[in-house]
Amino acid sequence: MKKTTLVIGAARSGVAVSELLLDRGESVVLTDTRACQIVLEESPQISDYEKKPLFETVFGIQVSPEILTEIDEVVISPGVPLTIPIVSAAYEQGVPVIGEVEIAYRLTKTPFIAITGTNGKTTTTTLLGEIFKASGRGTYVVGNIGDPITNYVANAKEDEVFITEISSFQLETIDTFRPKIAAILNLTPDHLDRHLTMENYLNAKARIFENQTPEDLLVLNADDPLVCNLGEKAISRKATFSYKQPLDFGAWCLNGEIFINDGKQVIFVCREEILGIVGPHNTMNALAAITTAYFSDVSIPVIVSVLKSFKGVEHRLEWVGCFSGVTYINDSKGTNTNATITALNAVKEPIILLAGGYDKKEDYSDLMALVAQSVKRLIVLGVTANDLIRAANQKGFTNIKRVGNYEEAVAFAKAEAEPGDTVLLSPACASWDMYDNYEIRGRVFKELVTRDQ
Ligand code: UMA
Repeated sequence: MKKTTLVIGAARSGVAVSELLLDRGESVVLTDTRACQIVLEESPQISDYEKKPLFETVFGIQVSPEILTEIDEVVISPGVPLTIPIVSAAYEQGVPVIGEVEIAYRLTKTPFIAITGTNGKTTTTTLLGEIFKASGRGTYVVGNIGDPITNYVANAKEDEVFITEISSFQLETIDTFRPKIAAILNLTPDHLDRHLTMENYLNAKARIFENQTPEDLLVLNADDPLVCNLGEKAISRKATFSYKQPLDFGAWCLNGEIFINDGKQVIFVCREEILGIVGPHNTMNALAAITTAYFSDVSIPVIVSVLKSFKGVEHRLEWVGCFSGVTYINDSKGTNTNATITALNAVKEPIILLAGGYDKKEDYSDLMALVAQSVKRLIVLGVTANDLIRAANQKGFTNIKRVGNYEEAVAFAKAEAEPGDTVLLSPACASWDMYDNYEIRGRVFKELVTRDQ
């Protein structure tokens, strides 16, 4: 009998998985708590699947655990918590629960390079993807970056590569996933509303190397003690990268010069100043990409040519424009306090900061200590607005304006800003209280900034 899979969540991941399984002639039940009309508006292709005999949908409700009698496997979308009743019932009844990354891994022979960490994943994944493309290798830049891997599994070839951004949510539901190279960029508290403790978050991140063997490579940030501690559990071969010290196996930057040691010789890569992405955090992202690419046999001239031309990604410290002497920066991808701290350290003062959003139960005190030093005016909005105000007041910072939406936030910032100021959107929070994702939030910000300029 054909396998039947229950796919939970009918957004990007769930729709891509359903299509892949249906194309393979398997049976799929796709479910989402959102109303049918909303799901279909977003993904009209689901109507075509509905013509297939092996496809059923349950929309608008939490699917009842009774359905599990006809289900062989559950595939859950990354944004859906593992605590919902249907998933608890599946675990109790021994029905396997996996995620989109695991399905993709099982159904392809194309190797995976997987990038995780709290911040810098998208920049590093994109940069690495560009380096691989420049090397002439067939490359798919996929995963948490916004494009499900399962969209490409049917056509990807064995000599191509999946350069994959992987989140802690996705790692919670792997089983056999074994990337040839995994990289952990940095680790600071994030998504604690879902993982509840830092230990759980770190355990999820550690799953990136749980199936690796000494034939696989694990690339670690030598300057981050949490990353180093976590890496000690791995049996993989290890390479490191650092902004502080020369290394035995890996890439580093010292006094503005980047080198790599391949265990036999130290090779000069380039000067830091030629990098198209700026700031120490971006040099670290570049070092992770250099280490991963070099140990995948990409030549130094190819790596350097991309390091020069790559200017960063949308929503990550993205320069929107300079209007009436005021610079506007979109860092909507700054969805945790550490990302916003990095952004504040990277942009020119005086700064007007727009922050707030979905509550991930983060502690804002370190962020507000920096805000008190480097921010001229703080504009807050979203669910966390009160928490941000409280944390700022505790650090003695009171120059705060609370607004109801982005229209008001940008209008207020424009009215307040003087020539020489930087208006920075770096919310320190996810977007999910107001928008489906940070991309929409970033585009709303850019549209409001550039309107009437
Ligand atoms: N839903 C249910 N039942 C529930 C809860 C939710 O049916 O109990 C439904 C929702 O109504 C919705 C769907 O599940 O339709 C949501 O699924 P999803 O949030 O996983 O959305 P996708 O579009 O599939 O996006 C996911 C990742 N989303 C999350 O991890 C929250 C995307 O990462 C990823 O790009 C995409 O898969 C493709 O791989 C985004 C993200 O914000 C960028 N990631 C977090 C981050 O980077 O901080 C981890």
